[in-house]
Amino acid sequence: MSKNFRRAGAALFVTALTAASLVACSSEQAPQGGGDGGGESAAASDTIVLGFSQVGAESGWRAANTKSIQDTLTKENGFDLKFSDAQQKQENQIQAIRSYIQQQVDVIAFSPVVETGWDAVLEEAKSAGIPVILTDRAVNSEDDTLYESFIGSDFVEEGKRAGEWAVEQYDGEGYKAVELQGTTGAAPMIDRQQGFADAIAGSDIEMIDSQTGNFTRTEGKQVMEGFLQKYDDIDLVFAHNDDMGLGAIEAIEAAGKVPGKDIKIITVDGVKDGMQALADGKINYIVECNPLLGPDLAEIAKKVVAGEAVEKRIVTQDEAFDQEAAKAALPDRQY
Ligand code: GYE
Repeated sequence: MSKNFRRAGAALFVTALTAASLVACSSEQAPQGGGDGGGESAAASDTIVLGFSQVGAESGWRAANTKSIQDTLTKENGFDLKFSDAQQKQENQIQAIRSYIQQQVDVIAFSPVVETGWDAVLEEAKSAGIPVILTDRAVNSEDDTLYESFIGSDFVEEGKRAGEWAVEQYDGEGYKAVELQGTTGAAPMIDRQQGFADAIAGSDIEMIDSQTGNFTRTEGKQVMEGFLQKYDDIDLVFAHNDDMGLGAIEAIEAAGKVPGKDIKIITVDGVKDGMQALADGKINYIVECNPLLGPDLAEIAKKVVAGEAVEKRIVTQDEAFDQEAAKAALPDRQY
């Protein structure tokens, strides 16, 4: 139900993550303590205590996302950020959220590692009167009053754009494709897989195998090694993120094949290492997923604390790059 809402609501509100939103946030700064005790307590009363539970440190995307959050939710910008890294484990996230409830923070924000299994802890936050904001990944909950807003990309659309490009370039050549999936049960894994499958249905591109590489370079490499041992006719890899695609490049090169030529590679994210490999001709296409969610999170948290209405779904805007576009974009890439 909430998932349906999420899909239907995808077009509700699109925001570009621009420097302007950063400036807008910082213009609402809490008063600065002038170094004396009195000033500090005035600042403290305006400060929003926000507990953030991050998925982990599995990818370049995640590193850029963490940096965006830590760089934006600063004391100068009116926040006291409590940050924890769940190392890709749901039980660690639940524990972190419970501890934020106990500490009576003003707002809880988190990027749910998987979609299901959040209702109980979200009910606890609701009973404690603490608003929750989802960033990056969605929950699949029946009750969408359990959170205020979900800020992040449309992952089905990302998978679809990747698949549509594959069809445009390679349909009619009988390509055999393999898929490196993200973390099992994670929103971007489920949605990118669906979007890609929908887009290639009706073409002659055939998905011959699909396994999780958990969004990491190491596991992406291992899974690709397995695929290369099992099949000698792979034409195309769809990796749910750059890091697994970069791991696949290592496996393909070790097997004596040329990535980007003998085996084409399409990934999602657009972090620097991925964009460099694209510019170098080792990846063929990247659908961007913007990790710079800090400014939007800051803005929504301030509104929620002020009792203002917020959009239930904020869709961040993504681009897509072929090899020429990557060469042009690389010099100005922020992450
Ligand atoms: O694509 C991947 C990361 O949830 C959108 O998580 C995020 C994904 C991203 O590990 O690199």
